[in-house]
Amino acid sequence: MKTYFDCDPVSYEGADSKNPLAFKHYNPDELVEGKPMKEHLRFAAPYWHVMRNVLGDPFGAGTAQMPWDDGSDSVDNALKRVDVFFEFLHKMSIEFYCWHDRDIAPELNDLAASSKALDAVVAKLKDKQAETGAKLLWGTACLFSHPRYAHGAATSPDLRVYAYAAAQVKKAIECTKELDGLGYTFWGGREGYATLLNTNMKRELDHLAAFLHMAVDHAKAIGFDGPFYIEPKPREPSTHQYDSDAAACLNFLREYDLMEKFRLNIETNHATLAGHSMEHELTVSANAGMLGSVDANRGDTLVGWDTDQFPTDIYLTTQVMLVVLGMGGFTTGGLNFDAKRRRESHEPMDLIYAHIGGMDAFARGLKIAAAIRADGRLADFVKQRYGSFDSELGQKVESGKCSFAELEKVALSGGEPTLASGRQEMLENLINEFI
Ligand code: XLS
Ligand code: NI
Ligand code: NI
Repeated sequence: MKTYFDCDPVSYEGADSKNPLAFKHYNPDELVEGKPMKEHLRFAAPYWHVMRNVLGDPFGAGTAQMPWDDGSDSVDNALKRVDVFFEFLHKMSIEFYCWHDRDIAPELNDLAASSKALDAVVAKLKDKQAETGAKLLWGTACLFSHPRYAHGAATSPDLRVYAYAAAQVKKAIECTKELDGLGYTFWGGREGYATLLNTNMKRELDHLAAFLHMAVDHAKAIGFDGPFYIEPKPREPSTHQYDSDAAACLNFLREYDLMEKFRLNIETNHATLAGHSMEHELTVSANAGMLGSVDANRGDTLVGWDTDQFPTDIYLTTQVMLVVLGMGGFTTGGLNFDAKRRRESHEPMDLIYAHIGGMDAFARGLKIAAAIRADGRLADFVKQRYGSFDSELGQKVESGKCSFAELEKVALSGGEPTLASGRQEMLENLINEFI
């Protein structure tokens, strides 16, 4: 079979290697905290960026060279892409992947025809998975590209659009199940609004919750056990998105009694668009026992946009891995590179370089995070900082058995508290010891 990535499978050569086509840090079977790196990191590649992103921007056409693609919406063309994608996964030693229904198969004239095309591609994906051992991390339905979803999908004011979206999600969950997918994602692309002048926010949120409950019921009916993920993002394309950040999503899931089936899929660039750091969003999710998976990318501090760049910042990957290790690792989730090359990096080989960079940056982040944990000084500092709550009185507060009157007595007799330093700069220096 013709190959499209002009290299051998990328392998680990160690930190001294100067080979741009080798991993310097990602050594899949190396043990970290007693577990192979590949099991900690669970890298996934997104079909949409790897196979379908032509690298256009609002000012110009796509630049990506895709010599395997004839540019048509035919099923044949879609099937051909599958081979190329699995060649890519193999050369990168990436074990998981993710898709939208409309990335893998074309949207045709009517729903039945689109679903039939999807079945044909899913059959081929199934064969390829069996042949290579690659696994589907999650599937999702694209409910934002087609013009019918201009007003939203599960929050559209038009019931016919809502029904169309439901049919699409029903089918996408079934395809995910057919491929033994580990999870299923809802990113609310156009689930939000541009102006309240024409929007009944309460009704839209009620409709969204009803939609998600129907998804839960359908998953149960067909025996799809994996979690559903909600992927928070504050804006773009909608001005106001209902799933704006982890806290908003958790509130929504609690309010509508959806906590059991759902987890969150946290994306770096979405966190920063929301005015948060990635570690904030991860920590909010993990604290609620709701961190499911990660869309691993980064934004650009100079561009206020979802630039979906490859994660190369070791500080960032360290912080991500500190939270992931802290919660005991992923179960069904993983690190999905929801990232694209810059428009100038238009050759197929740039996909290889881009993913090598992301994987090595996370391998370093993992090793550094493990070293910080083994060292223990950071955790000790934080523990001590709250040490006063380990006292008898503190334990009364934490177990809900204290009263204002009792605390008032302490305040009256104790005088003005002397405060300890937060030592932020010292701790920043400590982190840099390991980077
Ligand atoms: C877009 C989202 C999208 C989801 C899947 O910003 O990140 O790619 O991950 O629909
Ligand atoms: Ni995104
Ligand atoms: Ni994403």
